[in-house]
Amino acid sequence: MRRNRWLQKSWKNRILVFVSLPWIFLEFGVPALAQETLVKEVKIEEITVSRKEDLATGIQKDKRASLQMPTDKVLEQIPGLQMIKRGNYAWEPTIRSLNAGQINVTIDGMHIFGACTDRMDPVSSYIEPNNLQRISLNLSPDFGNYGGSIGGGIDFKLKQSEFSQAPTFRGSLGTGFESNGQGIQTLGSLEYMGQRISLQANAIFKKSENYHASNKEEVLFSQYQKWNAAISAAYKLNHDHELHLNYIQDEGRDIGYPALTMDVAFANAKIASVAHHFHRSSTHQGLMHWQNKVYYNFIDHAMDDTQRPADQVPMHMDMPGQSRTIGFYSEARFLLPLDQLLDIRLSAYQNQLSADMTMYPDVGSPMYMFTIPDAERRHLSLDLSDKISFGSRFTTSINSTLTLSASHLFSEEGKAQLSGMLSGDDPARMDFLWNLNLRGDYTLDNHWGLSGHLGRTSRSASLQEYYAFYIFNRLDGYDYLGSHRLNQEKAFNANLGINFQQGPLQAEANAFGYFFRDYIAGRVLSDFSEMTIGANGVKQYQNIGNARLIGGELSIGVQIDENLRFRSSNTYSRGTDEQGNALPLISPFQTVNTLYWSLRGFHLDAEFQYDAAQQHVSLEAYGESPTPEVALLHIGGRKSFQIGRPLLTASIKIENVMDRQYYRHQDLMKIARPGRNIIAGLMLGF
Ligand SMILES: [Cu+2]
Repeated sequence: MRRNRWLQKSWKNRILVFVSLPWIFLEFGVPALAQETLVKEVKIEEITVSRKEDLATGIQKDKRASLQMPTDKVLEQIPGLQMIKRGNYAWEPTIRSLNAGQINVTIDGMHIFGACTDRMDPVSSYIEPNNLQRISLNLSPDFGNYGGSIGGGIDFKLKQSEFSQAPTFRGSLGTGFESNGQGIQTLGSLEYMGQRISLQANAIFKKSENYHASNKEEVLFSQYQKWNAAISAAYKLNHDHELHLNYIQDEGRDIGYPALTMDVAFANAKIASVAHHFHRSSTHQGLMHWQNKVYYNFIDHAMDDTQRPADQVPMHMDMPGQSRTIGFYSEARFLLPLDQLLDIRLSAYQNQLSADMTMYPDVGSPMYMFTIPDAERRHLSLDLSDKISFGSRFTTSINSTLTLSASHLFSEEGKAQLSGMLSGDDPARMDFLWNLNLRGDYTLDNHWGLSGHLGRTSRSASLQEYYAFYIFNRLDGYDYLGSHRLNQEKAFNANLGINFQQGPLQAEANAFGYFFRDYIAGRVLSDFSEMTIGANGVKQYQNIGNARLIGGELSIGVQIDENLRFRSSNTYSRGTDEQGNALPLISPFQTVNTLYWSLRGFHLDAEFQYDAAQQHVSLEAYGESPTPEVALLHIGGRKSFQIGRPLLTASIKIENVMDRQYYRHQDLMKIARPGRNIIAGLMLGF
């Protein structure tokens, strides 16, 4: 009770922060098979020009949505990205169903790690579209992915400060409402651009009550509220050199997780960086670009079971967690003879992760233990990428990452707790990792293009996989133990792409395969007894041998006439372990088909989405049961009005028009998703 009163008081103070408020439209689409890399990009803000060498094809600008859209929904709409859901907040991104330690999620190249042992706080929950210029998805580990990984990564590119010859102010203000859950949000941004100085601020506040599934069935513990604010400053030292400062603070409060046994009292992030940029005109050979950044971030997370009814809480617990990361990177791009582009990056970080649990039994004194016993990772990486063009038709790139990764327990208390399990072993680890990727792109003629990619990747286990101590996994109902004896997980990755373009038609198809060795998953320890009341038993992270993940993607875009466009995105993947068990949390076949219509400043879209049933599951090995198929319809409309210089945009969207009862295969505990939901927004850009 005391905690609640404290929360309310602190909220009142903090809402005062929301004086300034932002922004407009998010432009989003799938580039046709990007020839540079397998980068799919979401652009935020109409006015932004991306520096990336993406193909400005028709498919690129397929989708616009308000910046008011939550990060999770933006991510969910990118083909190849699927989200694991534990509630209405903080969904966890997966790339082609690869997740957690297998992918890198970074903010402008900064490594940052959630502090929750139940994975309630993926990195993407601490960032808002309002903070961002764009989102980059790398489907394979390439240079855009900081420090190597198995399954590529997501990098959230922060808004870039710009300079202007004449001093310029601009800003935005917006508000939004959702009928389902009575969600409200207010957001804004302000920006000053001068010749040498640039300043930016943006902020958002949002709050939602419990949402309702179809037929107005309330989903308890699905509420949330948060604020996020960012400030940045840039100073132009001279023609070529710039200094950049950036700070983001994100604070979530009273967040419900209907798929879990606990909620969140608070989830806070503080993310700071200082960077130096050097740019030179690209017509010269030699150094084109050099960037150095140092950063620090701190995540503070506390779970809360005090709001749950007593019969759901066999024993009250406090479960806080903290994550601290300090790091730097230095990257440079060189233009070499024969149009070669050479990228080099040296990066390092240190992450400290601590989580503990205090149990309060009805009788007797509280019991305390670590769930992550003060674990630390030091990571040093060298990324190299070289792109060479042979004539105008054939481009090849080679990309490599070399990494030293050291993991250990940094406190005596942490070591003491694990010592019983270690039988004298030192749990410290040192791993040398290497990744090598080759890519080739060949243009056959004006219509057809081909691409191929082969890669060898590896990762060290995450700190959770090394050192977890009785962390409960809701999916299979087991308590998990880490193991410092884990081998590196390795994968061989192959990708084949073909793209076609003629007149109004564009199409792109990809087939991919990931072939794992020493795949890391939980295996039952039959002579251990569980700690969590009601758990099925104890599992330990182990190398379970080989596993494979295969699949494909197909995108089609058609410009039917001047005002009418159609896009279809289709994805499929299938995962199997060495024993023939289906891997968990693999999305079934999904197709998203959208018709866009614009006339006299009105933009309308209708989206038909179908998820096939997922029958390829393993109850025994991973605790999963089948998921039925679902078909959904969403419609939206938008119109902008010019009022002098300011631009006012009104938008409305109806999600799940037919009020279908449904969930997706990656929704934990098969909690029903929202029924019909009307979302209205107003944005003013000035
Ligand atoms: Cu948590």
